[in-house]
Amino acid sequence: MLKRLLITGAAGGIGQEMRKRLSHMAEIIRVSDKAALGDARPNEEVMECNLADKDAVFKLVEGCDGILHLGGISIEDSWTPIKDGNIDGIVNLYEAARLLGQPRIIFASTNHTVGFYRQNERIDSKVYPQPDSLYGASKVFGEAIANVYHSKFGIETAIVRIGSCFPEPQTHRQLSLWLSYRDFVSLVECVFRAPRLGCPIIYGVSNNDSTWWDNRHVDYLGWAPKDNAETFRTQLDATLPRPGRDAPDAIYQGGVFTADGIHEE
Ligand code: NAI
Ligand code: 15L
Repeated sequence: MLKRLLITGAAGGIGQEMRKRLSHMAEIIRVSDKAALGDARPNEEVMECNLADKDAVFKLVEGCDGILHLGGISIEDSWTPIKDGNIDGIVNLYEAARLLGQPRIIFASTNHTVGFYRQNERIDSKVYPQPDSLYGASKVFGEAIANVYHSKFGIETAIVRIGSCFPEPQTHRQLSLWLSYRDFVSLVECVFRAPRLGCPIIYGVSNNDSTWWDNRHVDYLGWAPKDNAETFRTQLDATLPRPGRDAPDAIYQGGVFTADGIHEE
């Protein structure tokens, strides 16, 4: 069991769920976000923090032996918020980790680091990134920082390229990408319990029939996702038209992100 697990981005969609579901993982759960988090629950500490504020991030990381790093900009945006949350934020986090006990980290990366791969390609962790947005490119930077701090200082990170982590798949594309909250929790458990982690890239996806991703290189973690987005296909077919064959949502792994422009400041 960890002594103190830090969850950044705990006010967000995934963060709120992990806050509810991970209390067994550590003696103390430290939840953080720049947005309001409400009162501390049993075995919790609440610390509001903007990831762009280096001093605040150092206070945040102090005393933590595990970090689930969900905080940051989670969709395409203009450069300044992406730079604050996903560029400065990740450097601040790893600098704090380097100097304050070298906690094991789970970094919430995204499928948008490889968004321009086609849906008819099966890819693994070795492929060259093909980001589809400033957002996706900022997460490629985060993956690179995790690697630098592993190679130079031995800090272990699970780089999780999350597909679509919501209560249910919301589009036909997400039938391939969906990650259930339950499967994300079991991944967090495997990562923090593994005797040796290293710095692997893991595709964060449930046991979906129509997956595009190969996770065989991380079999050593013993992660066995149980949910399958296929159980939602009939319901989705009944409520949502399928995207046309020429639609980005049917061609590229990153879907509509590939067709979005630059969000000017
Ligand atoms: P979200 O947008 O709901 O939550 C992100 C949280 O980060 C927000 O509460 C926000 O206030 C906080 N945040 C943003 N900038 C910050 C800053 N500068 N300082 C401190 N906190 C800041 O996103 P969601 O869906 O919960 O995703 C969590 C993480 O997982 C994100 O890093 C996202 O990129 C990644 N991810 C999520 C996917 C999904 O399907 N939900 C898919 C792929 C990646
Ligand atoms: C992401 O990276 C986003 O954080 C999430 O909101 C979804 O858009 C997801 O990717 C997706 O591609 O479905």
